[in-house]
Amino acid sequence: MSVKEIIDLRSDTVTLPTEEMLEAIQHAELGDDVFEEDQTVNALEKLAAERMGKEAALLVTSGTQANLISLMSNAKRGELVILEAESHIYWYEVGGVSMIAGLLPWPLKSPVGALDPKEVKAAIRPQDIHLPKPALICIENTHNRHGGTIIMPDQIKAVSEAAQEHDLKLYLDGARIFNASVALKVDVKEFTKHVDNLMFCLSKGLCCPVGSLIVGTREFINRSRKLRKILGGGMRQAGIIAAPGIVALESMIDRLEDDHRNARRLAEGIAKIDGINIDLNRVQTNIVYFNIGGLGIKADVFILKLKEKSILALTLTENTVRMVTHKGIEKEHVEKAISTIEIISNELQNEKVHAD
Ligand code: TLP
Repeated sequence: MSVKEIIDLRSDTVTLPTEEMLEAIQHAELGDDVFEEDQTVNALEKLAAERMGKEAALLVTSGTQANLISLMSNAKRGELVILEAESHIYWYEVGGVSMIAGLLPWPLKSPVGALDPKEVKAAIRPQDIHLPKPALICIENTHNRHGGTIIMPDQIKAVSEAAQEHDLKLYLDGARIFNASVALKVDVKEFTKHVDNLMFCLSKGLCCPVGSLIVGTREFINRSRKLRKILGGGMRQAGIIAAPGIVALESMIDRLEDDHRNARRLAEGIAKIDGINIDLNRVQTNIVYFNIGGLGIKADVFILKLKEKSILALTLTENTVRMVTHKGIEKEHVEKAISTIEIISNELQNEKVHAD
C-alpha cells in the first residue's frame, strides 16, 4: 500500500471488475437481448434462477431498477406495500415506489431490520371501502441501513406465513443476499425458498461493473420483462454485462468471507477508540456503522477529515458514519483506517479539552 493510496470504504459498489471478468467480456457470445437472442444473458439468467431455486430470472440495469420493476410486477397501482421503515426501497429509491409504481408504502419499524410477523399481520387490515388493498410485503437482506444485518431464514418463514394467510406476495430485496448466505454458511436457497421473488445485485461485493437480477416464477419474469422494456431497460448486446455476472456467480461468492473478516476487525478496532460508539452485534457482514456523537462534531465534518487523510466513508445520519469492506480492501487498509480514525478522534478530544 503506497502512502498516497486512497482507501475507499464508501461502498462495495466501488469495486472494479477482475481480470477474469474483463477476459470473459472480450469473449462473450453476443446477440440482441430484446429478442432474447444474447446467449450470454440467457446463460446468466438460467444460472441465477438455478442458484436461487426459482423458475426464471431477468437481468436489469441496477438494484433500483430491479426493485421498481418487482414492485410493479407484484402489485397494482393504488395497492399497499408493507416494508421496513429503514429499507432501501423506502429511503433511497427517490420515491419510485409511489411516483412510478403508484403504490402506498406502509413502513413498519424494527430493531435490526427483521419485520415482526405480528405487526405485519396487524398492518394487513380487512377489506373495507375506505382502505387500500394490501398486495405485497418487502423485506431486505442483508439490511443496509441497519448495518448489514442478517434476516434469518426462520424470520423470513414467519413473515411468509403471514403473507400466505392473507394472499399477499413476499418480495426480497436481496442486493447483498450472498453476504447473508456466506456469513451464516448456508445455501442461499435457505433464504429464497420462503419468498415469492427477489432481486440480487452483481455490482456490489460480487465486483461486476453493472447489473442486478430479478428472480421468480416464469410468469412473474415475463411480466417483469415487459415492465423493464417500458422503463427503458431493454438492452441489446447485454452479454457484455452478463459475462462478468457468470464469473461472479461461479467464483466471487466465497471471497465475501474476507470482507466480513475485515469488517469485524475494523469494527473491533473502532470500538476501542474513545468518543466513538459502535454496536458490534450489528456488524454481521461487510457494513460497519459507528456513532461519532461523542467527539463533538457531525458525521459530515468527520468524513471530510477522513478524506483529507485519504480515507473515504459515507454518513448515515447526523452522527453516524458508514464504512463498507470489499475486494481491494486488505488487512493493512483496515489497520490504516483504524489508526486514522484514532488520530482524528484524539485531535478532536484534545481540542475539546482545550476549549473547556
Ligand atoms: N445501495 C447503495 C446506496 O444506494 C446506498 C449502497 O452503497 O449501499 N437495495 C439495497 C439493499 C442496496 O443497498 C442498494 C444500493 C440497492 C438496493 C440499489 O442498488 P443500485 O445502486 O444498483 O441501484
